[in-house]
Amino acid sequence: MSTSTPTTRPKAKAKAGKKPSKMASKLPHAQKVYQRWFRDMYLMRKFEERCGQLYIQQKFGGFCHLYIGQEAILAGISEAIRPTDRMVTAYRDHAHPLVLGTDPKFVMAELYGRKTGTSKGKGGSMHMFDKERNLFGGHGIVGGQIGLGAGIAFADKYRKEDHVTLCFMGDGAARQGILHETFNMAMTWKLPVIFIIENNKYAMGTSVERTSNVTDLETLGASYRMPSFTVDGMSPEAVHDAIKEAAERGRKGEGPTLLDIQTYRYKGHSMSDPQKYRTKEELGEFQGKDPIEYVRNVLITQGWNSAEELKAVEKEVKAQVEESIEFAENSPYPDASELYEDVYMTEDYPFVKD
Ligand SMILES: Cc1ncc(C[n+]2csc(CCOP(=O)(O)OP(=O)(O)O)c2C)c(N)n1
Ligand SMILES: [Mg+2]
Repeated sequence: MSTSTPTTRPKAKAKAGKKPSKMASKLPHAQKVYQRWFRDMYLMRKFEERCGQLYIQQKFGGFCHLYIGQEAILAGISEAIRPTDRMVTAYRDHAHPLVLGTDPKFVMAELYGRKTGTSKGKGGSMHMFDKERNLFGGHGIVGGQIGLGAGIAFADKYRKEDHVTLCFMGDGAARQGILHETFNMAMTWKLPVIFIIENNKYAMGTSVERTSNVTDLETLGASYRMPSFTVDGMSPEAVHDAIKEAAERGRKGEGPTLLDIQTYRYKGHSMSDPQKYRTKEELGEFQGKDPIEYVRNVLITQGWNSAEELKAVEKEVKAQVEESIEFAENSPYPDASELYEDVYMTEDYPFVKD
């Protein structure tokens, strides 16, 4: 049942001696797609690099789990779904709103615990939400969002709306019992949900190999006959294809898909991680497949952008990130009187229907 999405990358090289042109491209996506991927991944990377620095400078507190290294997953997803589709994820969640188009200043303000943040400053790093863009969080309980993902998909099916829910989890979360109950119900009811394991090989300091006799996470779908695939998470193209297919399956009423997306986090689990559980060589192996550098190379070798043009994009993105910091630092903290608001249902609570 399970087949794997090809992990090889399309050749990005222009023919020697020939001036590269759009027509000569054999790449699976158009110029504007690669350009979007470059900008989006660079934004995720720079935003997070600055988060790491600001955290060390104690500009904000709480937890801080960086997504650096995993960017090709969200880039690949961005062009494969509709704006009305839903996302729910765990605590490594700063990049998800960025790729959905949430202004980075609101994400930064949330990290700073300011009133202008995505969760009014009351959620922090692990609780990014964006109602307008259908981002349902940002959750700190490992695996808790697996059931929520199926629940969101159930609501859509019940209302006969053709949205698909992308339910992200880590390789560690995939070992939680809730996964099995959820998979069973999601397959029985053919819910339009894509279960995405962002398999970065470690749950804090515990490797996939240490958590089970079965290390091939794709097989977790087998008992439920859920279509399940392993995907190269360093390749935005491979992710795009896998998500597109899974979303079509969901929209056609054929139910859920499990994707074990192979990725790597370049930084520690959170900001306090001595990383003794892995080698520099292993890290180097994945950094050598860096998706930002891959897409940069595509754009340049296709003649779609010069190195200077891409530097200009980087400059724009860096300025945007700096603006987000300025915005966060100049925003007020929530008032103490707001402490008990937004805990239970409020009058304008958007998710309750008669
Ligand atoms: C129910 C529960 N158990 C334990 C924890 C502590 N904890 C926080 S993150 C984490 C590791 C999860 O790893 P993984 O799912 O692979 O996600 P990653 O951090 O790699 O993105 C653990 C055990 C928690 N937050 N919730
Ligand atoms: Mg993990």
